Amino acid sequence: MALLPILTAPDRRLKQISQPVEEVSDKIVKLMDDMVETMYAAPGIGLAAPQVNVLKRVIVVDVETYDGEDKHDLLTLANPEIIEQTGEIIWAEGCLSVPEFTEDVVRAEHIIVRALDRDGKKIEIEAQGLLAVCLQHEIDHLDGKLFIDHISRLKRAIITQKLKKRKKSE
Ligand code: GNR
Ligand code: NI
Repeated sequence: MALLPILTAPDRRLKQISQPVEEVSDKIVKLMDDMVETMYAAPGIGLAAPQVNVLKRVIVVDVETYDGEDKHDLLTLANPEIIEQTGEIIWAEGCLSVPEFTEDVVRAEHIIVRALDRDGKKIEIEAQGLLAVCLQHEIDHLDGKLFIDHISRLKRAIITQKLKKRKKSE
């Protein structure tokens, strides 16, 4: 396993559309495992392949269940697609590629996602609340979108400006 460097905005590589995975090969499984390690180390509740500079439709998510047990709920998915969405939920989102900013984003409250799992098996996941938010956030990354693309143009401009300044001073 390996920790992968995470790209931060503004970066044109975060705006590209990622390509579908043809099959969940050993190489893709290794990518998934490295992404899981990178997500937990960050720490984050999700990570999409383009954030680690791989333009493939692969995401990992673990929003951690709240039942007191340290029961992790890890999803490792290739080619995730939203096949149903209903309702509306507002969540203050953050992103490892937009460090230290959070803004309210409106998304579907309840979704069904179709994907391939780590074994290459077709699965469907029903999600609501934070899991639904996180899955939509990760699938957005695969289409070159960040949460700041869902907020007002003014707020996005302010955040982008601050991110640029921060990059320059690094
Ligand atoms: O760690 C993360 N937290 C988070 C909080 C609210 C909504 C979405 C997220 S995803 C983010 C990790 C990340 O950037 N994934 O792409
Ligand atoms: Ni993100």
